[in-house]
Amino acid sequence: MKHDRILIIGAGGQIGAVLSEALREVHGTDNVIASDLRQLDGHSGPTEILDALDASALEAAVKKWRVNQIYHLAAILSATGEKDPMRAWDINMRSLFNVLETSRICNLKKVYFPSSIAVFGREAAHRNTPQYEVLIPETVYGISKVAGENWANYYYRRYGLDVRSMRYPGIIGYQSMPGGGTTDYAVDIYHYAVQQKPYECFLTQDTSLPMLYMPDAIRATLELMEAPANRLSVRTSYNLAGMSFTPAEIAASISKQVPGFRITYKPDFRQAIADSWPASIDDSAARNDWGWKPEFDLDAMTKDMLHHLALKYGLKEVV
Ligand code: NAD
Ligand code: AKB
Repeated sequence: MKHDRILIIGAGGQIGAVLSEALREVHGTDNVIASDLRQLDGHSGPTEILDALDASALEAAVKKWRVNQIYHLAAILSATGEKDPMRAWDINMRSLFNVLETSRICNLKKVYFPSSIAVFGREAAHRNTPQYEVLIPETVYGISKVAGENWANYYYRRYGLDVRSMRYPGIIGYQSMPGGGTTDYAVDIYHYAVQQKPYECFLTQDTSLPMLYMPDAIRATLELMEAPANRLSVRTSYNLAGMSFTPAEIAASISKQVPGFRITYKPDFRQAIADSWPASIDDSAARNDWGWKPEFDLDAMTKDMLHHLALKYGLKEVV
């Protein structure tokens, strides 16, 4: 039986570090090649230094490893992107074009490209934001994701390239640190809490955002990529939801496990980004088409995060 051979681009990031090992469990350690700009340590399988802006290096890596699928995770996220919009646009778009073109030329079987809730802006319905909604994002990151979704759809319709995508909410996990997004506070806060430190939040206490726990995000990704192609009605990017909460609500959830946990609020430039994003997402297309269903709610996530972070910091269990 011919196995799939997968190249992950941006495997050193928050999601890539976890997704690499999950894909290795499914496809075999040696069949998943984890790549990033820098040398990756601690991986159980093959790794490669690869700049996704270098099209010929990308094609060479695909041929060298006899790859038939690419998971393209490399991107500049929302908050970092606003510090240098032209650089964010260049990296996000040029890397995607290289991935799509290489995949077309090399006749790859499937491509994965994550989008984001950042595709939505203030004109979109704020609650239960529908799958097909007006897309007027206010960050360069969001603009690049809207454009990316449409290019994914174009390569599918024009060339038959099986590109699949979902709009992740803010992803929260204990295994890796976030890479410059507006939802990063929801990871940072647990690191402070477990060390019994007070946390200063860069969003206001009542800013509700869609979020998803890492195990659910990884499972969603694997499920979408394994779904039969004829079940997929969305070829731009699927809305995906897990839970929605505010900084005050996550702090309250933490306080149940860490009595006396303290949070203060000092909104910065990321507040305007968060204000332009939905508070909750309608993911019924993902549920209907490929059976998506999240498992973790806020309290279950808090318990699991604190448990794992306590082990990570070598602390006595907090829960
Ligand atoms: P991250 O910032 O943690 O990691 C991105 C990785 O890409 C980094 O390791 C970086 O070194 C690498 N990279 C950057 N430029 C590169 C290049 N030119 N060539 C090769 N590698 C390069 O990002 P993440 O949080 O893991 O996100 C992964 C993907 O998921 C991104 O496309 C992001 O937009 C999307 N996403 C993430 C979230 C989230 O909450 N983490 C939410 C929505 C969407
Ligand atoms: C960010 O905050 O930029 C990301 C995202 C939701 O895309 N976490």
